[in-house]
Amino acid sequence: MTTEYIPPKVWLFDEQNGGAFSSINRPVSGATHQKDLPVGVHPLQLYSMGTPNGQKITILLEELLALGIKEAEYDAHLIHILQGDQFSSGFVDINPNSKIPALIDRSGNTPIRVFESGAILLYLAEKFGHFLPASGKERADVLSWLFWLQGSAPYLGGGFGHFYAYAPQKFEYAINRFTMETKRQLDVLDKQLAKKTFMAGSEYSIADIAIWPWYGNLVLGKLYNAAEFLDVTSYTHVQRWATQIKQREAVQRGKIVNCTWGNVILAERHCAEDITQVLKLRS
Ligand SMILES: N[C@@H](CCC(=O)N[C@@H](CS)C(=O)NCC(=O)O)C(=O)O
Repeated sequence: MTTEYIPPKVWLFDEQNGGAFSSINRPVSGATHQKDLPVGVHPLQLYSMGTPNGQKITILLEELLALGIKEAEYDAHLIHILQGDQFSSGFVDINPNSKIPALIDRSGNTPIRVFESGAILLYLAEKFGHFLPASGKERADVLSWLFWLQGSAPYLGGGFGHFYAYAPQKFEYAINRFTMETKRQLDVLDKQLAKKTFMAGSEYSIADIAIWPWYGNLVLGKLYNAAEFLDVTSYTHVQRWATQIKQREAVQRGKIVNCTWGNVILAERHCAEDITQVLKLRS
């Protein structure tokens, strides 16, 4: 008897398909329920969760605040994606794609909404004039690595991470395919970081801030419990870079925001003290 899957003529949605995210995945977009988003007191309102895509934005905001930029003050509201908050009418209004993170900039006369983490990093870096060179080769290098991350991380998260950690069964073909791609990507990063201190050269930038939450966390053993399987210690240059970035205070602060699991929990951030208190309790 064969267990091979034979696709039907027309695919039909099966709500009980198993896997960690089966209860939230649907083949259609749009809101499932009416609910407005909360609004805090700061110019920037972030709606997010402490996954790698969420960490990118809170790390950048904490880096900007560390530079003394008060206009980067933000409220970080929790959008609990396992409880379906990304499908509320309020969230869908600011991100029709129902994925965290999403940002509303309320500093001007008309609120500006930004979705897609890469677009938010670019928006904030341009708005405040930091972590992105103004022009030329340096800017092109940062943008190239930023877009590299946006195109590559779905193979790590949706491909490798999904089949290695979350799928209802271990499918050898899928795990092999995405492990090979993940290791190829790590090798790309390792070769670049053998030549450069940071992803795009000698300056820390939004390229590092985008890549670290995925590939930095991965080689530091913080993602999918896959460090041994992927032999992450062999990527020595990625290890050096990941450790160096992890030591930045803004990274320590930003990476815990909107985090509802693990040993540091900070569901929402509305002032600097929220983070300071949690870090104090941990130390
Ligand atoms: N390309 C998007 C991806 C965002 C994304 O995949 N977010 C995940 C969490 S890391 C999410 O919100 N998932 C909820 C869902 O799929 O329903 C970005 O970079 O912002």
